[in-house]
Amino acid sequence: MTITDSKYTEVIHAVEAGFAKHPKRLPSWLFYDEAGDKIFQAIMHMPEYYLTSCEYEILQSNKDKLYQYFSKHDDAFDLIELGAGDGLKTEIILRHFQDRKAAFRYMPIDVSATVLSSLTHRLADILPKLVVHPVNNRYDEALRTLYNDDVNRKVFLFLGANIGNFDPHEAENFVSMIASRMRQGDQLLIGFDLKKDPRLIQAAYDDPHGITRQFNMNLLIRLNRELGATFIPDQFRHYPCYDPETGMTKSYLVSLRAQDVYIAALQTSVHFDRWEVIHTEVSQKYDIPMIETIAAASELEIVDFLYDCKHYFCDVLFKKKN
Ligand code: AVI
Repeated sequence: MTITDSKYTEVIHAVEAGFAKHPKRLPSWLFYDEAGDKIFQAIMHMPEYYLTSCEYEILQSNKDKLYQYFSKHDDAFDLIELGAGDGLKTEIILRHFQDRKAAFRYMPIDVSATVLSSLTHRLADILPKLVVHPVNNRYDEALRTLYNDDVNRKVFLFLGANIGNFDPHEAENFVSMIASRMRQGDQLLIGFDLKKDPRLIQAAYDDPHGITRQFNMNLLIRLNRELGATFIPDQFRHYPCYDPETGMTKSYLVSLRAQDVYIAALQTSVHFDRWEVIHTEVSQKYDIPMIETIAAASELEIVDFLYDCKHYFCDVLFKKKN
């Protein structure tokens, strides 16, 4: 497998900057190479990772409500998905909207051309009449250009608790960035994982099958392959930790001994003390006041809260304030 020069440069910069921090920190987008994408698929199928089935249930039981919200008086709209992934959950509403003859086009946005192309091919197979306009770009760039050429109303989807991979302050900035582009009549649906029994959350990130461990460790394997690093994964421990006070789950790789790891692409060694951590991910859990704070900061109005039957997860519909 090869990576593009720009991706390679981005990885080098991220690693150089991240290892200069205290504590050491790597951005979670580094998880998602080809192997990481596959491991994440396996995570989504684990019974402990309740998030996927909860959001699936929400979309399934609210698909007609969402059709009513999105299609308004049957006028045309663009359904724009930020970080579409495999599109499995979205398929529920795409199929339903098509059955209801909604006038819309589906615009998945993703930085990964591979992800977009497999999604587009799959949709062409299963929903051949669906109009799909993939946008291969970063979210901010894509959002800037989306409004250039046409007048269709926009409905944005940011599902799968992806917002949880920002800390609350970054989440506010991200939603504000989308809101600043939105026009009157545009809508935004965001999937939030909610605070709940701390042990359930802990188990979702520390599963007994070791799949999440593999996901975290894959980051080191990626750096070995792409940057010529010499990490020995077994000399690090996967350690996720949920704090019920802040709602933040932080995932770490903890060095099991004092060690120096050579990174060829940086032409340097990085030292790890015994028990020193690399912070690799934030998975923020929300309560309703936290969601209301995001809405207020971005000058969006909350239209509806859609829950699964256990109230573990919530898809929140926002609109631009009148
Ligand atoms: C993609 N993201 C919402 C997942 C999460 O729950 O933070 C990634 C993940 N990390 C460990 N398990 C799943």
